[in-house]
Amino acid sequence: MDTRTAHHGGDSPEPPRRAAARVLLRNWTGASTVPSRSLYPHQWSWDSAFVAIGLRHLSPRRAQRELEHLLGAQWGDGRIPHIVFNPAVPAGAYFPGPDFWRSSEAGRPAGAPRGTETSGIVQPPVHALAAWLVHRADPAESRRRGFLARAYPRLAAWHHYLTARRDLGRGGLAAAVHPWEPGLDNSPSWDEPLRRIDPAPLDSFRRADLDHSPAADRPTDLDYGRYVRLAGTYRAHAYDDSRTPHAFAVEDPCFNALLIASEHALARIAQEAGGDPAGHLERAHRTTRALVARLWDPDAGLFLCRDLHTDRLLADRTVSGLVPLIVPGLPAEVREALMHTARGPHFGLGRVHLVPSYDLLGPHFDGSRYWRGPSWFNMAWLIHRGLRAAGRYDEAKRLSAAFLTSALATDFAEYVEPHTGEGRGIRDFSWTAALALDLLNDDGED
Ligand code: 9WN
Repeated sequence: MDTRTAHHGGDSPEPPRRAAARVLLRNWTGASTVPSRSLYPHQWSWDSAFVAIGLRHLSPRRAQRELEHLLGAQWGDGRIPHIVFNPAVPAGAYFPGPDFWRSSEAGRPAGAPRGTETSGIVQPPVHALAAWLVHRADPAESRRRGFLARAYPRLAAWHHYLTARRDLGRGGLAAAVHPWEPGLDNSPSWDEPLRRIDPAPLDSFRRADLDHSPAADRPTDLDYGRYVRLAGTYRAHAYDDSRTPHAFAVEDPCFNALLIASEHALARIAQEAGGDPAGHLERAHRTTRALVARLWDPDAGLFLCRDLHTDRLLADRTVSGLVPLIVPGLPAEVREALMHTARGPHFGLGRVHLVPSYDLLGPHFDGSRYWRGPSWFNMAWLIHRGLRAAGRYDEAKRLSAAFLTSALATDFAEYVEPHTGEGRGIRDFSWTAALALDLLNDDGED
């Protein structure tokens, strides 16, 4: 099909900007954007950050509101929950829902809000980066509304939570305590650490995801049993990181690379909001050194996840290990090796569709199943940023063009099969549309 247009039932192709905007308008609830009307009918943390990055091109004001709604559900200990539940959505539409997490009651000691139900875990910290990009879209309007002045203390508290309470390995990185936290839910990297977890019995819960997406595109029942067990244990310990045994604890490169990129953004935000940027820059540099010291594997040529229970790197190559390309000030030889790995047989940059979530040659590769092979659009957007940061403008341009082709050809799919480019998961997925909009408006300024 024509790669610069999308079809939506009528005879005439729809211009790409309008097609992407239509998805975002349809998924806007009045206060925030759902990732998908069917599969994910609430507000998700890192989804909203990506959505805001796209929305800023349609309405900087709405992009601010997107982030403000999420920040409004922040806990007293600084965590930004991975889901903010919409009370108007019927119970059972998504599992695990508010009746599972019970944040306002079980999370009280950690400062969970009283009037809003949320989950108790977190997702990657893209928010300060998003807030900065949203501000830049219309600085005058942002200043008029005091957007950054209000967001800054909340974003700083969020980073403080991650660096103070989540440094479980005591090496200067933030740890994830549930496979949903790094956002790559069923990544093969989690297979080994998850083997230790006794799954919750299958008849103790009902999955809602299979009502909307083919089972072959989703995590397995066994995965779900373990997700439920881990979340239930966290809840039973009042979501207190110092008391919870955290049977799953890993350091993930993408999560920490985003923390670093956001810490750099926070330095700029501090400057704009009358704060002191120096501490943020210092923390960004310290975390960068820790990332390289703890997760870089020169033999594999990319960053790997560290299992804090064995204190060893997990051997699987995933796209998460390429995302540190976005980190400013990465040692030159590390950046070169990452580029080499991205273009090589494991990820096939330029030869397959976008960037596969998992090693094309890996023993667990499955081109349809969620984070075990399919290419995701947010990862392609991040790698695109990384290519630009590395000065690889031609490759960045080609990836951007491929992104737009795939997004439009698949009606903004959740993910695509890397060899065939066929859409997988659900359609009209918000971050696919939002990041398409961002690339369509790309002026190279950021
Ligand atoms: C659990 C919303 C989220 C994304 C994650 C993606 C998926 C949820 C699920 O959907 O996870 O958080 O129910 O499978 O893996 O990255 O934020 O789009």
